[in-house]
Amino acid sequence: MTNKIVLITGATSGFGAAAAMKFASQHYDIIITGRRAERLQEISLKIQERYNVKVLCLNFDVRQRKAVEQAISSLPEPWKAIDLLINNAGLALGRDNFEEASIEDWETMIDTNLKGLMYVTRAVLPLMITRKKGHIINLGSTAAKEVYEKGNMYCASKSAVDALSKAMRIDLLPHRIKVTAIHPGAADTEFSMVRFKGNEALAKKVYEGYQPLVAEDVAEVIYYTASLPDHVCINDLIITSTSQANSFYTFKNS
Ligand code: NDP
Ligand code: 8X3
Repeated sequence: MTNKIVLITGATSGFGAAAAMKFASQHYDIIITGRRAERLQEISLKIQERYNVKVLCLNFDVRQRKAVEQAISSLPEPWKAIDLLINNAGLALGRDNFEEASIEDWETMIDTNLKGLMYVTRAVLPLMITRKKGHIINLGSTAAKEVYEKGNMYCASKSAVDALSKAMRIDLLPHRIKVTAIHPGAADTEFSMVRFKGNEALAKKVYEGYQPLVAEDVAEVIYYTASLPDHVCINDLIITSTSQANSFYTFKNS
């Protein structure tokens, strides 16, 4: 395989799906992962209709450590030369006061956003270390930078992604592996439908009265951070729509 290889977790929708299209358009071969197998097949077909690159679908839940290890260790040999890992799979569940929020939701967020990222990264890292190069991009959030009301465990899980990204950057220096944390603000994807458990009215409200980011905006920025020379690493990057300053301030029409 002569193209670079990117592995994207959570590529069945939102940032992950948009990043898969963007990297394919830039001649990367793509490993797309997620739990929804049919979506993976649809995206794979779409990529191959448009771009002359190879696509491999890996269907696993990032919370299942054994499944993650199995999926990565059974990659066909040419696919093991992963240049770029995008740890994107993640979710928020609920917006409730600390004393009322569902502990099951909290556990799911920690298991996905933090432990899932940890399992995937540890499974992929030996492949990068052997090659003495690689780039890991972790999706944090503005929620990692400012904790907001009723954001409790989502904010905590993304703060942990922020801290882990810093820690990885230090420990992986000798291996010449770049670590970039990207922290988007509000973006109109399936994120809010998931957070509000299918309540369309609540999900839509998040994006009312202003132009939020869309998945392609974030994919563009992810690609930019991956397109720089080997000796250049963007460590930490916050991206919001022009209407948003941070977790607290969004300028809305009336
Ligand atoms: P989407 O809901 O559109 O996409 C989330 C992706 O994560 C899906 O592909 C989903 O795939 C995957 N995923 C979720 N849980 C698991 C799991 N247990 N195992 C494997 N894959 C999983 O949301 P976004 O694209 O918006 O979110 C992507 C990342 O960006 C998340 O980490 C999110 O926290 C973060 N983010 C989002 C922002 C936003 O406003 N949208 C802003 C800042 C950060 P499947 O369901 O098929 O498994
Ligand atoms: C998603 C953005 O504001 O819902 O990470 O936390 S926010």
